[in-house]
Amino acid sequence: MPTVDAQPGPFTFQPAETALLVIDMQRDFLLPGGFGESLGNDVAQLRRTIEPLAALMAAWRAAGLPIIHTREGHLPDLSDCPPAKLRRGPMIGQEGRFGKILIRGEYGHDIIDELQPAEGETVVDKPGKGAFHATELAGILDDGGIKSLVVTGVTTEVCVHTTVREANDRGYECLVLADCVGSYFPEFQRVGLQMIAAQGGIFGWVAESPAVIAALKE
Ligand code: C5J
Repeated sequence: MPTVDAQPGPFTFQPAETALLVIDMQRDFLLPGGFGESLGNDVAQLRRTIEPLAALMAAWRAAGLPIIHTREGHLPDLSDCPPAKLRRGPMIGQEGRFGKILIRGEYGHDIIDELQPAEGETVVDKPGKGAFHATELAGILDDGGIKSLVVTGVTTEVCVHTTVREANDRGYECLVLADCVGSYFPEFQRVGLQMIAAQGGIFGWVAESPAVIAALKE
């Protein structure tokens, strides 16, 4: 079985039972001039993930393995957005540079051009931070016989972390790729990754994408 050099120790996976999860690589979060940047964030901290993630996705597709993309966002009438989320994110649904912010169907809500899903790949739309909450993800993974997840995307401490914690509680083995996840805050990136692999891998494993690409060729 392919094995990846990881923290806190080697991560071994059965390719037929492993999916690549690409979380929220959306224009609203990543594009210069978009929602994320309008909040004062440095989008370069997220954009450094694009190149390694594109290479990983190409290798994953070449191996014939499943990729599942997620997008955070809401229905145009915001009926799926809890009032508490809206109170702390009043820009959701407002007109932004790339359309209504985090609203399904808007240009900014969609995945960046560089990482667009290929024909037949699954896209899960999620109203929350975690990819399991109020989505069909659990059923998709069950149907596909998936037991392990290679987790990538943004942001490390918010949607990636929430999803990994949800997945861990559901019994999935999660490998998070440090070069393919990003936070606007370097400190959160560092600590967020440490928290995953701490205490013998309390939430999962952490590695770099070239190690996974090499393992796919084993
Ligand atoms: C955030 C996300 N940070 N995808 N969303 O609000 O992490």
